[in-house]
This record gives sequence, structure tokens and C-alpha cells, in this order.
Amino acid sequence: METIYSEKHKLRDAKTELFGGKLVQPHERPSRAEFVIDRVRKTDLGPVSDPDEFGMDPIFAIHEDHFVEFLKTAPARWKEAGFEGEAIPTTWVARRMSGIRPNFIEGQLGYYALAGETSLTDGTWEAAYASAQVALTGAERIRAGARGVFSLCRPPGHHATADMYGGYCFLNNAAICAQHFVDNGARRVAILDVDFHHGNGTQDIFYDRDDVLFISLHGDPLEAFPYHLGHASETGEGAGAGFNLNFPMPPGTSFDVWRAALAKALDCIADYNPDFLIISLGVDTFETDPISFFKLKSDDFTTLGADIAAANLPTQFIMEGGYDVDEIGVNAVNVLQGFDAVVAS
Ligand code: SP5
Ligand code: ZN
Repeated sequence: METIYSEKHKLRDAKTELFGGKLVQPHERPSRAEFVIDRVRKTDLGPVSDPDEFGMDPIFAIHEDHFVEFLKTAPARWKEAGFEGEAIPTTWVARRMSGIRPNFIEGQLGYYALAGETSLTDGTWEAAYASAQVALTGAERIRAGARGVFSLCRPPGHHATADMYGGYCFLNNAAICAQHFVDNGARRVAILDVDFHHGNGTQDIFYDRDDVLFISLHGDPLEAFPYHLGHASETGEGAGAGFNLNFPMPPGTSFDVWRAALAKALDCIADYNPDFLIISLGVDTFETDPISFFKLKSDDFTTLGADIAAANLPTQFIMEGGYDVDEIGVNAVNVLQGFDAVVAS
């Protein structure tokens, strides 16, 4: 299949992540995308194309304008305030607080951040914008009739809500694409999130809607980031009741258990009968991922891709997480090759 890729991801190059009480080298780093694109090229997966330009409209269809303005300006405002490290929040809109947006940058970080690990840096906005264009270009390929496409997005997106960033995410690429499909005539879109972490941002964005089905397989939020969303009891509200489905799984979950949840998810997607399928493709379910606790092996990712292909839907893969950087290329491309092998047969 075709891969969409932009070198502009390199502009997202934070030096620090708040992890374990220390500022460490970020897990979400530029080499992740480099390893993936190298593997795409080495395996002759298919052509690699630059993104086209879709501008801001499809981003504003999902994200609040004041949030976008914040992402663009926060690093400069932080520096102007005299702070020397990378911009990270130290306060939060905690339970029973007002939710009134503060003026000063330090307070705004706590207002817009859903987690504290993700530093805001110069270049982050440009990279996140380019990542969204990579996503939208893939969506256009699917609309034009491709059976599968790979949007090699970086930074990732599934933790970002309409007005919050965090979990290494700034703009929700999968949500932007789902909305783009709907705005161009799709009746129903399904998003299947196989990243280790719950896709809280995508869930939140579509929670009250029946035109986008969201299903996530992930580490139980009682034990794993993002901790405060992703329980099985969250099934949608209003018109969206019944159109959100979570499969939280415990530490040590192996592929046979994980695959059984995938089968249930794919059954629900078949019942929903969507026009398009978006896969939020994280490979942090890998057994040696440094921040996760599932036990998938490299060959399992090939099977995963084949299972998804059997759903027989036009399918856009959007890159999300995966932090065993040495193996991220093999694992991500295994999914895509597993998919292509079924499509070709
Ligand atoms: C897109 C994506 O995969 N984002 C993940 C963000 C995770 N951020 C918080 C990481 C905290 C990890 N705690 C690890 C405990 C290891 N035993
Ligand atoms: Zn993840």
C-alpha cells in the first residue's frame, strides 16, 4: 500500500519528558518515524508520497480555535515569561475547580493539558500541522478508492481532544479524518484504536454521535495511562449511546486474549456497516515496549493486519504510539504487510 509521509515531523523534537519524577529524553522522539519509513522502504511496501495541503478548515472542524491559537503561541509566551525549561504544566483544572480559562501562560498550560509529560516546544505546532496533513492526504486516497493507505503520522493524535493536548498528542489526526469523511458524504465511519493506550481524545470527540463508531482495545485505565477514561462502562451518550465501545485488558495480556477482543470489535464494526474504517495504529502493545504492559510479538502484528483486512473495508492506517524504537518499523510494517497479503489473495 501507499505510505504518506512528511519530514516535517522532525520539527517536533522536545528535549524533555516528565517521567518518574525526572526530565528524561522523550519516548516520543523523531527516530520513531525514521525507523518506520526506513522499514517501509526496505520492504518495498509501496510508494511513499508527500502530503497534499488541506489547510486549517479540517482542523477547525474538530479543534477549538482558541486551543489552536494556544498551541501555536505557547512556547514563545512561555519563554517571554522568563521560564527556561520546556513548557510543562504545574497546575490543573482539578475536581471542583472553576474551569475559567486563566490569562497567564502558566495557568493556560494547566487548562489545556490533559497530562504533564508532554512539553510544548518551538516546532511542535508545525509538526502537528504537517501530521494532520499527512492524515488528511491518506483519507483522500481512501475516498478516491484505495483499499488501504498508511498515514505515517508523527506526532500522534488519539489522546488530543477538541481543546486539550497531552499523551504526546496535539491534534487528533484520526478524528480529523473521520470528520473529513463525514463532511464529504460518508454516512458512517468506524475508528478502531489498537494503540496500547485508550484513545480518550477520539472517544471524547465522538461520544454523543452515531455517525462515527469508536472502539478501543487498551490497557485497563485502572492500571495505565490515561487513567481517567477508557472503562468498559463508557458506551456513548445521547445519539451516540451504543456507538462507543471499550475493551480494557489487564497487565500481561497475551495476543490470544487480545485477538479475541479484536474479533469482537470487528464483529461490531461489521454490524455497523461503515463506509470507511480508520485504524489508530499504535504498536506499543509490543512485549518489550518500555511504557506498556501487553505481550504482543512481532509476528502477531502480521496477524492483526490480516484480521483487519478480513473486515473487507476501505481502511486508513494512522500511526499513533510505539516506543520500542528499534522494533517499531518491523512491527508497524508487519501490520500493513499482513493487511496487503489478505487483500492480494
Ligand atoms: C500516543 C501514545 O502512545 N501516548 C502515550 C502517552 C503516555 N504518557 C504517559 C506515560 C507514563 C508511563 N508510565 C509507565 C509506567 C511504566 N512501568
Ligand atoms: Zn499509546
